[in-house]
Amino acid sequence: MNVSHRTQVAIIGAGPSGLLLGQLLHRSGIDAVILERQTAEHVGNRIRAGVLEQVTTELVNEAGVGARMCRDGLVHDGFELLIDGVRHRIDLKGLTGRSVMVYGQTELTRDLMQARQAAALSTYYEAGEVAVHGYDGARPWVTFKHGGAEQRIDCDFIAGCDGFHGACRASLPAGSFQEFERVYPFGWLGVMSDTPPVNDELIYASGPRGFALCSMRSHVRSRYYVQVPSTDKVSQWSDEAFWDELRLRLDDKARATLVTGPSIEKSIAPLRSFVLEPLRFGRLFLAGDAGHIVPPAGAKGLNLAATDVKLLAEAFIGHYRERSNAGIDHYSARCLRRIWRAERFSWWFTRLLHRFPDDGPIIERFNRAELDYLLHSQSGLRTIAENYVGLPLDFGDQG
Ligand code: RFL
Ligand code: PHB
Repeated sequence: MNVSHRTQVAIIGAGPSGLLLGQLLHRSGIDAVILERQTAEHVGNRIRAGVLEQVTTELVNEAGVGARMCRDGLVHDGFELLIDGVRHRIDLKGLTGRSVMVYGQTELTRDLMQARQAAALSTYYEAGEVAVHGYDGARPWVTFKHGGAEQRIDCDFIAGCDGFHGACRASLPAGSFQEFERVYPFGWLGVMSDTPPVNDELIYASGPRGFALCSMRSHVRSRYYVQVPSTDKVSQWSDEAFWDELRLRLDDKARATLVTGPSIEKSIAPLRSFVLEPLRFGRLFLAGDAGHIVPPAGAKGLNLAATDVKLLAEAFIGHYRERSNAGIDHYSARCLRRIWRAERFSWWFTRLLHRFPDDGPIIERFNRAELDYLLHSQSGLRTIAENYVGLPLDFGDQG
Protein backbone atom coordinates (compact mmCIF):
# COMPACT_ATOMS: atom_id res chain seq x y z
CA MET A 1 0.00 0.00 0.00
CA ASN A 2 1.30 3.49 -0.82
CA VAL A 3 0.20 6.52 1.18
CA SER A 4 1.07 10.07 0.24
CA HIS A 5 0.73 13.37 2.12
CA ARG A 6 1.78 16.98 1.80
CA THR A 7 3.20 19.40 4.35
CA GLN A 8 5.21 22.62 4.38
CA VAL A 9 8.19 21.39 6.43
CA ALA A 10 9.14 17.72 6.85
CA ILE A 11 11.17 17.39 10.06
CA ILE A 12 13.37 14.31 10.39
CA GLY A 13 14.03 13.38 14.04
CA ALA A 14 12.02 13.96 17.24
CA GLY A 15 14.92 14.88 19.52
CA PRO A 16 14.91 18.32 21.13
CA SER A 17 15.82 20.00 17.80
CA GLY A 18 12.99 18.46 15.80
CA LEU A 19 10.37 18.83 18.53
CA LEU A 20 11.27 22.44 19.32
CA LEU A 21 11.26 23.36 15.64
CA GLY A 22 7.87 21.67 15.22
CA GLN A 23 6.48 23.62 18.16
CA LEU A 24 7.80 27.01 16.96
CA LEU A 25 6.43 26.42 13.46
CA HIS A 26 3.07 25.32 14.83
CA ARG A 27 2.81 28.56 16.83
CA SER A 28 3.41 30.50 13.62
CA GLY A 29 0.80 28.59 11.66
CA ILE A 30 3.32 26.63 9.57
CA ASP A 31 2.44 23.02 8.90
CA ALA A 32 5.07 20.40 9.75
CA VAL A 33 5.26 16.63 10.08
CA ILE A 34 7.90 14.86 12.22
CA LEU A 35 9.36 11.45 11.31
CA GLU A 36 11.18 9.62 14.10
CA ARG A 37 12.97 6.28 13.89
CA GLN A 38 12.46 5.33 17.56
CA THR A 39 9.34 4.79 19.67
CA ALA A 40 7.92 7.74 21.64
CA GLU A 41 8.83 5.89 24.85
CA HIS A 42 12.47 5.56 23.82
CA VAL A 43 12.68 9.25 22.89
CA GLY A 44 11.03 10.34 26.16
CA ASN A 45 13.39 8.31 28.34
CA ARG A 46 16.79 9.14 26.86
CA ILE A 47 19.08 10.77 29.39
CA ARG A 48 21.42 13.43 28.10
CA ALA A 49 22.15 17.08 28.78
CA GLY A 50 21.24 19.05 31.89
CA VAL A 51 22.26 22.72 31.63
CA LEU A 52 20.27 25.30 29.67
CA GLU A 53 21.58 28.72 28.69
CA GLN A 54 19.34 31.77 28.89
CA VAL A 55 18.84 31.82 25.09
CA THR A 56 17.50 28.28 25.36
CA THR A 57 15.14 28.96 28.27
CA GLU A 58 13.86 32.07 26.49
CA LEU A 59 13.19 30.03 23.36
CA VAL A 60 11.43 27.30 25.34
CA ASN A 61 9.19 29.96 26.89
CA GLU A 62 8.59 31.55 23.49
CA ALA A 63 7.53 28.13 22.22
CA GLY A 64 4.91 28.05 25.00
CA VAL A 65 6.32 24.96 26.72
CA GLY A 66 8.24 26.57 29.59
CA ALA A 67 5.75 26.21 32.47
CA ARG A 68 7.25 23.09 34.07
CA MET A 69 10.82 24.26 33.38
CA CYS A 70 10.12 27.58 35.14
CA ARG A 71 8.54 25.75 38.07
CA ASP A 72 10.99 22.85 38.51
CA GLY A 73 14.21 24.07 36.88
CA LEU A 74 17.04 25.13 39.19
CA VAL A 75 18.61 28.52 38.50
CA HIS A 76 22.37 28.37 39.04
CA ASP A 77 24.33 31.59 39.47
CA GLY A 78 27.70 29.86 39.44
CA PHE A 79 29.65 26.59 39.48
CA GLU A 80 32.76 25.28 41.16
CA LEU A 81 36.05 24.23 39.64
CA LEU A 82 37.88 21.77 41.89
CA ILE A 83 41.49 21.80 40.70
CA ASP A 84 43.91 19.41 42.41
CA GLY A 85 41.78 19.47 45.55
CA VAL A 86 41.29 23.27 45.71
CA ARG A 87 37.89 24.83 44.99
CA HIS A 88 37.38 27.98 42.95
CA ARG A 89 33.90 29.38 42.36
CA ILE A 90 32.99 30.76 38.96
CA ASP A 91 30.47 33.45 39.82
CA LEU A 92 28.49 33.44 36.58
CA LYS A 93 25.98 36.04 37.74
CA GLY A 94 28.59 38.41 39.17
CA LEU A 95 30.87 38.11 36.15
CA THR A 96 28.27 38.22 33.37
CA GLY A 97 24.91 39.21 34.88
CA ARG A 98 23.57 35.88 33.62
CA SER A 99 22.71 32.51 35.13
CA VAL A 100 22.04 29.05 33.72
CA MET A 101 19.09 26.72 34.33
CA VAL A 102 19.52 23.10 35.39
CA TYR A 103 16.66 21.21 33.75
CA GLY A 104 17.11 17.81 32.15
CA GLN A 105 16.89 17.28 28.41
CA THR A 106 14.62 14.34 29.25
CA GLU A 107 12.12 16.68 30.93
CA LEU A 108 12.31 19.25 28.14
CA THR A 109 11.74 16.52 25.54
CA ARG A 110 8.71 15.27 27.47
CA ASP A 111 7.26 18.80 27.70
CA LEU A 112 7.65 19.20 23.94
CA MET A 113 6.16 15.78 23.22
CA GLN A 114 3.18 16.56 25.42
CA ALA A 115 2.56 19.93 23.73
CA ARG A 116 2.72 18.24 20.33
CA GLN A 117 0.29 15.57 21.37
CA ALA A 118 -2.11 18.12 22.94
CA ALA A 119 -2.17 20.07 19.66
CA ALA A 120 -2.74 16.80 17.73
CA LEU A 121 0.26 17.49 15.47
CA SER A 122 1.42 14.80 13.11
CA THR A 123 4.36 12.68 14.32
CA TYR A 124 5.32 9.28 12.94
CA TYR A 125 7.27 7.31 15.55
CA GLU A 126 8.96 4.08 14.42
CA ALA A 127 9.33 5.50 10.90
CA GLY A 128 11.60 3.07 9.04
CA GLU A 129 13.97 3.62 6.12
CA VAL A 130 13.50 7.40 6.11
CA ALA A 131 15.01 8.83 2.91
CA VAL A 132 15.15 12.44 1.70
CA HIS A 133 14.85 13.28 -2.02
CA GLY A 134 14.92 16.16 -4.49
CA TYR A 135 16.13 18.85 -2.08
CA ASP A 136 18.27 20.36 -4.83
CA GLY A 137 15.09 21.29 -6.68
CA ALA A 138 11.86 23.13 -5.84
CA ARG A 139 9.81 20.12 -4.69
CA PRO A 140 11.58 17.88 -2.22
CA TRP A 141 9.96 14.78 -0.76
CA VAL A 142 10.57 12.20 1.93
CA THR A 143 9.85 8.48 1.85
CA PHE A 144 9.58 6.05 4.77
CA LYS A 145 7.90 2.90 5.99
CA HIS A 146 5.24 3.10 8.65
CA GLY A 147 2.59 0.67 9.83
CA GLY A 148 3.41 -1.73 7.02
CA ALA A 149 2.89 0.93 4.34
CA GLU A 150 5.30 2.80 2.04
CA GLN A 151 4.68 6.47 2.71
CA ARG A 152 5.61 9.63 0.84
CA ILE A 153 5.47 13.22 2.07
CA ASP A 154 5.85 16.08 -0.41
CA CYS A 155 7.05 19.30 1.18
CA ASP A 156 8.61 22.73 0.63
CA PHE A 157 11.55 22.16 2.96
CA ILE A 158 13.26 19.36 4.88
CA ALA A 159 14.72 19.96 8.35
CA GLY A 160 17.42 17.40 9.16
CA CYS A 161 17.13 17.16 12.97
CA ASP A 162 18.11 13.50 13.05
CA GLY A 163 21.27 13.66 15.14
CA PHE A 164 24.78 12.48 14.45
CA HIS A 165 23.77 9.08 13.04
CA GLY A 166 20.84 10.33 10.99
CA ALA A 167 19.75 9.85 7.39
CA CYS A 168 19.99 13.47 6.24
CA ARG A 169 23.72 14.00 6.54
CA ALA A 170 24.28 10.52 5.11
CA SER A 171 22.30 11.51 2.00
CA LEU A 172 24.60 14.40 1.04
CA PRO A 173 26.46 14.01 -2.24
CA ALA A 174 30.22 13.58 -1.85
CA GLY A 175 32.08 16.81 -2.51
CA SER A 176 29.18 19.05 -1.46
CA PHE A 177 30.41 19.50 2.13
CA GLN A 178 33.42 19.55 4.42
CA GLU A 179 33.69 17.74 7.76
CA PHE A 180 35.93 18.72 10.69
CA GLU A 181 36.39 16.13 13.40
CA ARG A 182 38.35 15.25 16.52
CA VAL A 183 37.62 12.10 18.51
CA TYR A 184 38.95 12.22 22.09
CA PRO A 185 40.80 9.25 23.60
CA PHE A 186 38.38 9.04 26.55
CA GLY A 187 34.68 9.08 27.34
CA TRP A 188 32.42 10.10 30.21
CA LEU A 189 30.97 7.34 32.36
CA GLY A 190 27.71 8.81 33.68
CA VAL A 191 25.52 7.66 36.56
CA MET A 192 22.08 8.94 37.49
CA SER A 193 20.88 8.24 41.03
CA ASP A 194 17.94 9.20 43.20
CA THR A 195 20.15 10.78 45.82
CA PRO A 196 20.47 14.44 46.85
CA PRO A 197 23.24 16.30 44.96
CA VAL A 198 26.57 16.58 46.75
CA ASN A 199 26.62 20.38 46.30
CA ASP A 200 24.17 23.20 45.54
CA GLU A 201 26.10 24.01 42.36
CA LEU A 202 27.85 21.86 39.75
CA ILE A 203 31.43 20.83 40.52
CA TYR A 204 33.84 20.31 37.61
CA ALA A 205 36.83 18.45 39.12
CA SER A 206 40.25 17.92 37.61
CA GLY A 207 43.14 16.09 39.26
CA PRO A 208 45.75 13.37 38.82
CA ARG A 209 43.09 10.63 38.38
CA GLY A 210 41.35 12.65 35.66
CA PHE A 211 38.12 14.61 35.31
CA ALA A 212 34.85 14.25 37.22
CA LEU A 213 31.60 16.22 37.20
CA CYS A 214 28.96 16.47 39.91
CA SER A 215 25.69 17.59 38.37
CA MET A 216 22.03 17.16 39.21
CA ARG A 217 18.51 17.06 37.86
CA SER A 218 16.67 18.15 41.03
CA HIS A 219 17.14 18.34 44.81
CA VAL A 220 16.65 14.58 44.97
CA ARG A 221 18.25 13.37 41.73
CA SER A 222 21.98 13.55 40.95
CA ARG A 223 24.00 13.09 37.80
CA TYR A 224 27.71 12.27 38.12
CA TYR A 225 30.40 11.60 35.52
CA VAL A 226 34.00 10.38 35.57
CA GLN A 227 36.45 10.44 32.66
CA VAL A 228 37.29 6.87 31.55
CA PRO A 229 39.45 5.46 28.71
CA SER A 230 37.39 5.13 25.51
CA THR A 231 38.10 1.38 25.59
CA ASP A 232 36.16 0.94 28.88
CA LYS A 233 32.79 -0.84 28.83
CA VAL A 234 29.89 0.01 31.14
CA SER A 235 29.78 -3.64 32.25
CA GLN A 236 33.24 -3.20 33.83
CA TRP A 237 31.86 -0.55 36.18
CA SER A 238 29.79 -1.71 39.16
CA ASP A 239 28.01 1.04 41.10
CA GLU A 240 30.53 0.58 43.94
CA ALA A 241 33.48 0.96 41.58
CA PHE A 242 31.94 4.14 40.16
CA TRP A 243 31.32 5.74 43.59
CA ASP A 244 34.82 4.75 44.77
CA GLU A 245 36.41 6.37 41.74
CA LEU A 246 34.26 9.50 42.01
CA ARG A 247 35.22 9.91 45.69
CA LEU A 248 38.91 9.73 44.78
CA ARG A 249 38.46 12.63 42.34
CA LEU A 250 36.65 14.91 44.83
CA ASP A 251 37.80 16.82 47.93
CA ASP A 252 37.25 16.02 51.62
CA LYS A 253 34.22 18.31 51.83
CA ALA A 254 32.49 16.54 48.93
CA ARG A 255 33.54 13.08 50.16
CA ALA A 256 31.93 13.88 53.51
CA THR A 257 28.59 14.90 51.99
CA LEU A 258 28.34 12.58 48.98
CA VAL A 259 25.25 10.37 49.26
CA THR A 260 25.50 7.26 47.09
CA GLY A 261 22.76 4.91 46.00
CA PRO A 262 21.85 2.49 43.23
CA SER A 263 22.29 3.86 39.71
CA ILE A 264 19.06 4.31 37.77
CA GLU A 265 21.07 4.82 34.57
CA LYS A 266 24.69 4.20 33.70
CA SER A 267 26.31 4.77 30.31
CA ILE A 268 29.53 5.84 28.61
CA ALA A 269 29.33 8.80 26.21
CA PRO A 270 32.15 9.05 23.68
CA LEU A 271 33.66 12.52 23.29
CA ARG A 272 33.91 14.18 19.91
CA SER A 273 34.23 17.59 18.28
CA PHE A 274 32.57 17.64 14.86
CA VAL A 275 31.32 20.30 12.43
CA LEU A 276 29.81 19.97 8.99
CA GLU A 277 29.97 22.90 6.57
CA PRO A 278 27.65 24.14 5.20
CA LEU A 279 24.38 23.40 7.01
CA ARG A 280 22.11 24.14 4.04
CA PHE A 281 21.82 22.09 0.84
CA GLY A 282 19.12 23.60 -1.37
CA ARG A 283 15.91 22.91 0.51
CA LEU A 284 17.52 20.65 3.15
CA PHE A 285 18.70 22.27 6.40
CA LEU A 286 20.67 20.49 9.14
CA ALA A 287 20.12 21.50 12.78
CA GLY A 288 21.49 20.25 16.10
CA ASP A 289 23.65 17.14 16.38
CA ALA A 290 23.03 16.35 12.69
CA GLY A 291 25.45 19.18 11.89
CA HIS A 292 27.77 19.41 14.88
CA ILE A 293 28.90 17.63 18.05
CA VAL A 294 30.76 19.10 21.02
CA PRO A 295 32.38 17.32 23.97
CA PRO A 296 30.03 17.82 26.95
CA ALA A 297 32.37 19.77 29.27
CA GLY A 298 31.05 23.16 28.15
CA ALA A 299 27.39 22.01 28.35
CA LYS A 300 26.86 23.37 24.84
CA GLY A 301 25.32 20.51 22.79
CA LEU A 302 21.67 21.10 23.52
CA ASN A 303 22.09 24.89 23.61
CA LEU A 304 23.63 24.95 20.16
CA ALA A 305 20.77 22.80 18.89
CA ALA A 306 18.31 25.32 20.32
CA THR A 307 19.95 28.29 18.61
CA ASP A 308 20.06 26.47 15.26
CA VAL A 309 16.34 25.82 15.65
CA LYS A 310 15.63 29.44 16.59
CA LEU A 311 17.33 30.66 13.41
CA LEU A 312 15.72 27.95 11.27
CA ALA A 313 12.24 28.72 12.58
CA GLU A 314 12.83 32.43 11.90
CA ALA A 315 14.02 31.58 8.39
CA PHE A 316 10.86 29.58 7.59
CA ILE A 317 8.61 32.20 9.20
CA GLY A 318 10.31 34.92 7.08
CA HIS A 319 9.75 32.81 3.97
CA TYR A 320 6.05 32.11 4.55
CA ARG A 321 4.94 35.30 6.27
CA GLU A 322 7.09 37.99 4.71
CA ARG A 323 8.05 36.27 1.46
CA SER A 324 11.69 36.91 2.36
CA ASN A 325 14.39 34.31 1.87
CA ALA A 326 17.06 36.29 3.74
CA GLY A 327 16.85 34.02 6.81
CA ILE A 328 17.10 30.94 4.63
CA ASP A 329 20.08 32.32 2.75
CA HIS A 330 21.94 33.33 5.91
CA TYR A 331 21.01 30.30 8.03
CA SER A 332 24.19 28.31 7.54
CA ALA A 333 26.66 31.16 8.01
CA ARG A 334 24.84 32.60 11.02
CA CYS A 335 24.70 29.21 12.76
CA LEU A 336 28.27 28.27 11.94
CA ARG A 337 29.71 31.39 13.51
CA ARG A 338 28.09 30.56 16.86
CA ILE A 339 28.83 26.85 16.46
CA TRP A 340 32.55 27.45 15.96
CA ARG A 341 32.70 29.69 19.03
CA ALA A 342 31.08 26.94 21.12
CA GLU A 343 33.24 24.23 19.50
CA ARG A 344 36.36 26.18 20.39
CA PHE A 345 35.23 26.74 23.98
CA SER A 346 34.21 23.10 24.48
CA TRP A 347 37.48 21.83 23.02
CA TRP A 348 39.54 24.26 25.15
CA PHE A 349 37.61 23.52 28.36
CA THR A 350 37.97 19.78 27.71
CA ARG A 351 41.71 20.18 27.06
CA LEU A 352 42.09 22.17 30.28
CA LEU A 353 40.24 19.79 32.61
CA HIS A 354 41.08 16.29 31.31
CA ARG A 355 44.24 14.21 31.41
CA PHE A 356 45.06 12.97 27.91
CA PRO A 357 46.85 9.61 27.74
CA ASP A 358 49.88 11.07 25.95
CA ASP A 359 50.18 14.20 28.10
CA GLY A 360 53.72 14.31 29.40
CA PRO A 361 54.59 16.17 32.61
CA ILE A 362 55.18 19.41 30.72
CA ILE A 363 51.63 19.51 29.29
CA GLU A 364 50.24 18.93 32.77
CA ARG A 365 52.31 21.84 34.09
CA PHE A 366 51.13 24.04 31.16
CA ASN A 367 47.50 23.20 31.98
CA ARG A 368 47.96 23.90 35.68
CA ALA A 369 49.71 27.19 34.91
CA GLU A 370 46.89 28.20 32.58
CA LEU A 371 44.28 27.39 35.23
CA ASP A 372 46.34 29.24 37.85
CA TYR A 373 46.30 32.31 35.61
CA LEU A 374 42.61 32.04 34.65
CA LEU A 375 41.39 31.53 38.20
CA HIS A 376 43.35 34.48 39.61
CA SER A 377 42.58 37.03 36.92
CA GLN A 378 39.26 38.84 36.48
CA SER A 379 39.72 38.61 32.70
CA GLY A 380 40.39 34.88 33.00
CA LEU A 381 37.32 34.27 35.14
CA ARG A 382 35.20 36.32 32.74
CA THR A 383 36.51 34.33 29.79
CA ILE A 384 35.25 31.13 31.38
CA ALA A 385 31.99 32.64 32.64
CA GLU A 386 30.86 34.45 29.49
CA ASN A 387 31.49 31.42 27.32
CA TYR A 388 29.77 29.08 29.78
CA VAL A 389 26.58 31.14 30.04
CA GLY A 390 26.67 31.56 26.25
CA LEU A 391 27.75 34.59 24.26
CA PRO A 392 24.84 36.70 22.95
CA LEU A 393 23.35 35.49 19.69
CA ASP A 394 24.49 38.65 17.87
CA PHE A 395 28.01 38.56 19.37
CA GLY A 396 30.51 40.05 16.92
CA ASP A 397 27.86 41.08 14.40
CA GLN A 398 28.87 44.74 14.68
CA GLY A 399 32.19 44.05 12.98
P1 RFL B 1 19.23 13.96 19.04
O1 RFL B 1 18.84 14.20 20.46
O2 RFL B 1 20.26 12.96 18.77
O3 RFL B 1 17.90 13.59 18.26
C1 RFL B 1 17.92 13.10 16.94
C2 RFL B 1 16.67 12.29 16.73
O4 RFL B 1 16.66 11.80 15.39
C3 RFL B 1 16.28 10.43 15.40
N1 RFL B 1 16.83 9.78 14.19
C4 RFL B 1 16.07 9.45 13.12
N2 RFL B 1 14.77 9.61 12.86
C5 RFL B 1 14.31 9.17 11.66
N3 RFL B 1 15.11 8.57 10.72
C6 RFL B 1 16.42 8.39 10.93
N4 RFL B 1 17.20 7.81 10.02
C7 RFL B 1 16.96 8.85 12.17
N5 RFL B 1 18.20 8.84 12.73
C8 RFL B 1 18.10 9.40 13.93
C9 RFL B 1 16.88 9.89 16.68
O5 RFL B 1 16.24 8.70 17.13
C10 RFL B 1 16.63 11.07 17.62
O6 RFL B 1 15.37 10.98 18.26
O7 RFL B 1 19.69 15.33 18.34
P2 RFL B 1 19.15 16.82 18.53
O8 RFL B 1 17.66 16.86 18.55
O9 RFL B 1 19.90 17.65 17.58
O10 RFL B 1 19.56 17.22 20.03
C11 RFL B 1 20.89 17.40 20.37
C12 RFL B 1 21.13 16.97 21.81
O11 RFL B 1 20.51 15.74 22.06
C13 RFL B 1 22.62 16.84 22.08
O12 RFL B 1 23.35 17.97 21.60
C14 RFL B 1 22.99 16.68 23.53
O13 RFL B 1 22.21 15.76 24.22
C15 RFL B 1 24.46 16.24 23.54
N6 RFL B 1 24.75 15.50 24.74
C16 RFL B 1 25.00 16.22 25.85
N7 RFL B 1 25.00 17.58 25.77
C17 RFL B 1 25.21 18.31 26.86
O14 RFL B 1 25.19 19.54 26.77
N8 RFL B 1 25.44 17.66 28.07
C18 RFL B 1 25.43 16.28 28.19
O15 RFL B 1 25.62 15.75 29.25
C19 RFL B 1 25.22 15.51 27.05
N9 RFL B 1 25.21 14.14 27.11
C20 RFL B 1 24.79 14.09 24.74
C21 RFL B 1 25.01 13.42 25.96
C22 RFL B 1 24.61 13.33 23.56
C23 RFL B 1 24.65 11.94 23.57
N10 RFL B 1 24.52 11.23 22.31
C24 RFL B 1 23.99 11.90 21.16
C25 RFL B 1 25.05 9.98 22.05
C26 RFL B 1 25.01 12.03 26.00
C27 RFL B 1 24.83 11.27 24.81
C28 RFL B 1 24.85 9.78 24.96
C1 PHB C 1 24.63 17.03 32.99
O1 PHB C 1 24.00 17.38 34.01
O2 PHB C 1 24.35 15.99 32.38
C2 PHB C 1 25.74 17.88 32.52
C3 PHB C 1 25.96 19.12 33.10
C4 PHB C 1 27.02 19.91 32.66
C5 PHB C 1 27.83 19.47 31.64
C6 PHB C 1 27.59 18.24 31.04
C7 PHB C 1 26.56 17.44 31.48
O3 PHB C 1 28.87 20.24 31.24
